Amino acid sequence: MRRSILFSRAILLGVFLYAFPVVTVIAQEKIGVIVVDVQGDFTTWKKGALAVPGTDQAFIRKLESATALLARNGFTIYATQDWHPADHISFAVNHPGKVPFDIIEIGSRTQTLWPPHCVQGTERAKVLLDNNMFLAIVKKGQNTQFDGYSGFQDDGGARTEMHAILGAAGIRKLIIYGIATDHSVKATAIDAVIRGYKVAVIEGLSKGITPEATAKALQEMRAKGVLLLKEIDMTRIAAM
Ligand code: VGL
Ligand code: ZN
Repeated sequence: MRRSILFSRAILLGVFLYAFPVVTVIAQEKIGVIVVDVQGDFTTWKKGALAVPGTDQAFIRKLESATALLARNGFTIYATQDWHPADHISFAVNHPGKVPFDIIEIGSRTQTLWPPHCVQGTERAKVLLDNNMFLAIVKKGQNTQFDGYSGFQDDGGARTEMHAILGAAGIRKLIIYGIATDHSVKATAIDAVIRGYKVAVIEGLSKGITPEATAKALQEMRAKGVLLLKEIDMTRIAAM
């Protein structure tokens, strides 16, 4: 008799886990999402100053619905926002005789020069997705003297609030995607791995500036332990 009660309880649990696999997976471990630099200046949709190929309105809508779905499923969503002063060191116009995409040495650092982009307070610096989805938007690149692709720290080593915010929320696993795969997505993902997070980058929800640098960035991320997924795959994210 007792055996059969235990047995039927086991069956009930099995049926429950079968019926609600996503719920059980999420309950296991809190997962954070970082949506990287989805801002007008990086999109063809908004005719941005540094428009990344493939970032038309349809792509941004795809990011919007993927992110909304993750939010509805209980994931905690964060964003990063490139947020430069007008006299920022990464802008070619601030280096007489230089043009965008030149690479210069500044002390021991190399700096790629860009057209002015994501200038603080300008329309095309806005994050294009519904800002209500984000628990926090972490700004980066605010110091005139240092560029910073990573959502965690700038090239001078100054930290953003990202690691503290994620730590306070108890997040140990991250899903990362956005713009650009070969710069801020890569740097943010690798910095997250260095800080001990388990990280998945979603290729289909990210776009890079050049195909060559993007291929190299994907290789680098994989070598550092980032799980690369074409699309969101909850089974593989739960298992990482
Ligand atoms: C980025 C170039 C300059 C990026 C930011 O978000 O990937 N790229 N600033
Ligand atoms: Zn920038």
